[in-house]
Amino acid sequence: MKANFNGQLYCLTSEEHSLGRSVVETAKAILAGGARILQYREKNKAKRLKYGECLALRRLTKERGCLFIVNDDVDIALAVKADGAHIGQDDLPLAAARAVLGPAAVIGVSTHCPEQARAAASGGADYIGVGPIYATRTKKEVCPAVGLEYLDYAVKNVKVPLVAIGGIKLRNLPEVLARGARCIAMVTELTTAPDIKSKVKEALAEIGKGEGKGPRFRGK
Ligand code: TZP
Ligand code: MG
Repeated sequence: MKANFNGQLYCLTSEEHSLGRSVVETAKAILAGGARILQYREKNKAKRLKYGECLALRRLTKERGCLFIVNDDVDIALAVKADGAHIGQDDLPLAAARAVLGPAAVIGVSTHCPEQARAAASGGADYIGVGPIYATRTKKEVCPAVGLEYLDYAVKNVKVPLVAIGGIKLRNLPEVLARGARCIAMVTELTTAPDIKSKVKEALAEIGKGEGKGPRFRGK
């Protein structure tokens, strides 16, 4: 799948915040809404279960032409032929993830400050997560919100695609877009929506309006 981070909504799963819906059900609704990027992020599940769910999501995303990224588990990403993996500062180092997944894989790295952004970009990350922009309770072990200042820094200085993340909702989306972010990640704004498909459509429409602002990125 070709990676495109311009004017995109980056959707993440979180079954524990999905109003009792399964991760597959949530993913189907996200895809029905027209999302082009989906990350499987299920923190408290056994590896065997994660593998099975990722296999199902790989099939669904492939049918829909949606990029599929696996959080944390580089081995699962490889095993299910995901498009790539997303790693944090305490996960497998970028070079090791690259060695496992190969040059064609899309590898993203979570960053919370300029030093981490520089290291990820120079280390060959295909995109970086920038955040948490706003306070969030979805990511338990995350550092406090870094605010819009770090996003400003990244928009201005980082040459790889940026994914703004953390506490982003439809109501504050215009503010993030106005700062030049072109790819926006949302977890609970989508997963807790009674109508996920409509929420995805609304978010995509809002992000589409922001096209033309901020740096454009070339995908893999
Ligand atoms: N990384 C930084 S914040 C975050 C992740 C995975 C969670 C964002 O969740 P939400 O519900 O969109 O605030
Ligand atoms: Mg991680």
